[in-house]
Amino acid sequence: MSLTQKAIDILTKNDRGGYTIPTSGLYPYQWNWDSAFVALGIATYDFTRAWSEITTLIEGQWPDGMIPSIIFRSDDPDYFPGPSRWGNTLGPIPSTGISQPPVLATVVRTLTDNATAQDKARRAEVYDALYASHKWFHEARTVAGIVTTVHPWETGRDNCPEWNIGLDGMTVAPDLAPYTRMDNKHSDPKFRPSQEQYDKFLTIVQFGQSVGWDQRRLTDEGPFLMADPNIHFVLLRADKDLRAMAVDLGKPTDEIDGWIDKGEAATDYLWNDDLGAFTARDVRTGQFSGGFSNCSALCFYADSGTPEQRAKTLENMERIAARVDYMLPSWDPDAADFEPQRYWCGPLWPQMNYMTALGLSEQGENAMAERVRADLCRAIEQSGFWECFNPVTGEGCVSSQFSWTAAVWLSWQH
Ligand code: 9WN
Repeated sequence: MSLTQKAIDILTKNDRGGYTIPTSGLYPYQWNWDSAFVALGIATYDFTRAWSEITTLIEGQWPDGMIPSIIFRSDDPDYFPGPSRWGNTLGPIPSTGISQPPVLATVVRTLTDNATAQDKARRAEVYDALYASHKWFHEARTVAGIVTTVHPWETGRDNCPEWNIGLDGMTVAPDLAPYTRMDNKHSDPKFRPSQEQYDKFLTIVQFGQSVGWDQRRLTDEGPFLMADPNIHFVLLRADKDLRAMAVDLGKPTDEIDGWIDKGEAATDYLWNDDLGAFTARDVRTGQFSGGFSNCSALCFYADSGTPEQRAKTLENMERIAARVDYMLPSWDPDAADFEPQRYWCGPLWPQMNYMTALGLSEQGENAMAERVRADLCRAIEQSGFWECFNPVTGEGCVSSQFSWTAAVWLSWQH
């Protein structure tokens, strides 16, 4: 069977009726940015079904505009933390109380730019929801002009060592309610976040509950507050795509223009001059993380940063490309805490390679774009559709039969 057919079979098997789960067992619900990437893959063979991936995600949007990271349409005892642990969240469907990198507007623009006139018209149906979700990031999560994050899960890069400086600055709640992890029952614990990290992740959840999921309070008073190049660059790119759709639909663009100006100015805040790279930063202390990650090069995707910053970013990528066989590792192979098999501490991630390669090729950096694209394809050909891959050996890590891996593969075959 061809890999393309296998990819379609995975997406069909993970379909739960209008939305797709990332993989069965470990992730039994609808995840925010997973669904956006999945829509790109499904659109290669069924536009109508791809569109429902987007509308079902928007069904979970909160009245304040936030699109949550996970929508719980059931209560699966096999997953933790499920709806009861998140408590009384404020959306129309039980959900988490945090968001995820806002790739959705970019995906909607990509899908509809290439669609028939009838399908293109569908962007009008979702425009207001997309707008509200961006406004939420700019209002509820912004501190002094910088978009922030309150939880490593919100960044989509759970245990990346970038978060250690923020996590080291917080303590586990003394009254943290006891719990049993389920993730380690579905995958090898050596690939997953540590117990201490999980305790802190749940401490933040407990704080969110204690303030009734008031998002402004969670940002201002919560135990963790960092700026993430992933959320920053994804949002900046998505603001630009939202603006293009606003123009197309005859909507006002003034407020979006303000967001874009603010975003361009904030890019510099994430520039770690010692490393010559965009890295995460603790917003309360100003401290930078110390390594090049797989979102450091998203400056190309957002078409942001100075020529000097971009040149140094590419130099770092050349350095890393000489250290691993499969670009782009999620953490710097020259950093002490690089672990090629542990989740966001080293493995390459398909959706990150997709965005990085797209940005590089849009900005004319074709050789590096091709390396990032071809390395993921080689890893898939060698090992299958895994959640992430060891960048040294190309072996699959954590979960197989993974939806966004299948989706990225399909989107690249067209
Ligand atoms: C927590 C679903 C999600 C991805 C994230 C990835 C992982 C969850 C977890 O899986 O996060 O949201 O339990 O580890 O880090 O990017 O969206 O695929």
